Amino acid sequence: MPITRYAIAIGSNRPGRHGLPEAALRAAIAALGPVVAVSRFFPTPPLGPSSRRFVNAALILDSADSPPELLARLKAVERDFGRRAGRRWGARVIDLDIILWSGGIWSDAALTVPHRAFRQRRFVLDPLVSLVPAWRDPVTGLTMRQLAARARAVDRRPRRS
Ligand code: A4P
Ligand code: MG
Repeated sequence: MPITRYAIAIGSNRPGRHGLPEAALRAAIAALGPVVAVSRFFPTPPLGPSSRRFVNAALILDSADSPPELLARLKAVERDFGRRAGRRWGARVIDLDIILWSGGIWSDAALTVPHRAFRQRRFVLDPLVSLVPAWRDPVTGLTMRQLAARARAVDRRPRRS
């Protein structure tokens, strides 16, 4: 496959054998090999049942891997970092998702790119905007900057109970 470009989201909310989430993020990014760009690390409030804060970031990777090949690589890194002392396979320390691909849309039983939920998630969009503000989501036609502005506006809406 020719070289294509990927935007990847990474997050962690538990310490692993590398130490705190920040250290796990740094080590996981290094394990991916040379990357084109990495965002700063964003502390984010947890979405969902977890009560621990997350650290999230985005990165850009150029690769000859097809989307399924890249997913297999990301899963291998997740597995490797998920191991915790005293347990064989502990809770996952690193979550890696493929968000965007320069090839456009990919969809099979195991993988959907663009990532299905990213348009609602500021912890994905804010880091992405800092790297690729003009990259257009092939599904909605909106840029990362536009999607992030939309997600911020939703966050500001008063809540009804
Ligand atoms: N899969 C399909 N599409 C993709 C894709 N584009 N990238 C499949 C990666 N994987 C994709 O994902 C389950 C399966 O989805 C994969 O094996 C693949 O075949 P997973 O990452 O193993 O499982 P998961 O992460 O537990 O599930 P899910 O639904 O991806 O969880 P999320 O949505 O990633 O949520 N709050 C903050 N602040 N920051 C966070 O990073 N993350 C989560 C996890 C919850 N709350 C959070 C954060
Ligand atoms: Mg995931």
